[in-house]
Amino acid sequence: MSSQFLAFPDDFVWGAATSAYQIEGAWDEGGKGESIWDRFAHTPGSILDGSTGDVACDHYHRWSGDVALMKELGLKAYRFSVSWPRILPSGRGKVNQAGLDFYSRLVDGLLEAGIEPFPTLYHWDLPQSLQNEGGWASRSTAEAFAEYADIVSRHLGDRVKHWITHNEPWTVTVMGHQNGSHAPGLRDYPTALKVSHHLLLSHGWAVPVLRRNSPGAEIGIALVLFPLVPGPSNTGVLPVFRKFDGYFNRWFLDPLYGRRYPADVVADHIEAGHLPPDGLTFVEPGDLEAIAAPTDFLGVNYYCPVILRSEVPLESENEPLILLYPGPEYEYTNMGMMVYPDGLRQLLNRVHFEYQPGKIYITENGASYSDGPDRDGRVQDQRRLKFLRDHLASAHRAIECGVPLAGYFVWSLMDNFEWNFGYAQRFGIVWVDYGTQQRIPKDSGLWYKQVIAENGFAMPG
Ligand code: IFM
Repeated sequence: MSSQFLAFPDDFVWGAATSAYQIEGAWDEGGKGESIWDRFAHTPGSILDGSTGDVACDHYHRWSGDVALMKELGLKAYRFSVSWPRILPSGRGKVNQAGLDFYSRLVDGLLEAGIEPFPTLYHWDLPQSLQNEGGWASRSTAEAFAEYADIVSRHLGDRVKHWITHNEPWTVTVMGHQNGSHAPGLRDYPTALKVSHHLLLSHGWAVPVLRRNSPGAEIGIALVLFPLVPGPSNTGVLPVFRKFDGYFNRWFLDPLYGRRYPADVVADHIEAGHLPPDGLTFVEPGDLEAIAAPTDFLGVNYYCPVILRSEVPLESENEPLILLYPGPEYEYTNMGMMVYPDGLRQLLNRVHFEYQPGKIYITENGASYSDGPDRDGRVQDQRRLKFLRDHLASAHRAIECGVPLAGYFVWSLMDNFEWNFGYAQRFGIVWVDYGTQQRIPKDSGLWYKQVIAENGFAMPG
């Protein structure tokens, strides 16, 4: 069988990603305040396996060993998130120096190991005290975010050269405020729309702050995006396509790239009663200009497509994920996500040609499979290895089409707390034994190490 070697650009950034609540633990240590995820996970019935992120991977205490592990894997970059309530226990005002010191040590440790830090400022753990004042539904939370961005970047801005403001505003909007499966567990469509605007506004307000405090650094936002694919019977699918593309993708991409909120989606929301007849009443003069602040890169998180079937009624936007077509010809991960590597190429091409971000990083891509250690302690996660290989091959095709793809971050460095699923879903390229906190690189992690070392890989022909 012949094989083709897929070589990546010389300066391609090979990384792995995590987030604070999912790995740090130490939920009430070192002066940290309570977050909405602490509150949510401590509320019985919220998390499928009844677990919490109280300890998670204990990364707060084990960060130095984890950096050594990253170095061993040859990672060039590490994407982590900063826990807002570790820095500002009440969301604004009094700063917790111990929190800043933790991230400062982590950044220094990474740089010493030759690993570029890519911090994300908001990966969902809002200080609970801000939620008590209305959370993201309140404009003052966007102001507090700009203050938080200022404090973090004043302390780390001399060493951090890549900043990500938010992770997946879609997920915060929909899972946190529309269907309630994530913290803060709200189920209110009009609130969710307001939340989406304040998230984007806070991003826009943070961009100049980061530029001021971290001269020369690259700044971006990470969006989860979904390619839409017609299902087997694709007649009449166009209006469905327009609607769901608006709901998942354009609602966030359009305002970020200066096109304002898509008028067709606004009209849909007015018709459905999610917005008043006069539309986006929460958008104030200057907001859209702030949101469209030029950035240096777009972070793309890609997991799965949405398969459209014309027979799904248009009113079903509350359950868009039921649109995943359960065809036997497709593979699914343990979390029920359809495996569709070509979707990554489609998405990257589309974003590049339609929005033209200066650079794109794949800030997350990965799969949940539960394979654990065998008798010899080896984790043979062949399905994840194949998943990563096929998605990287798809990303490579996008580069060949001219997409300015600058890097790839696998989700995730290690198994961790998968939000409402608890520890039942494992996304890591490193196995974590939650009882002993032992880490074992899985076969996919060892394969990734080789890919990084060779700056590419051979695709079986
Ligand atoms: O674990 C999450 C991550 O926090 C955000 N993006 C999707 C991942 C897998 O569900």
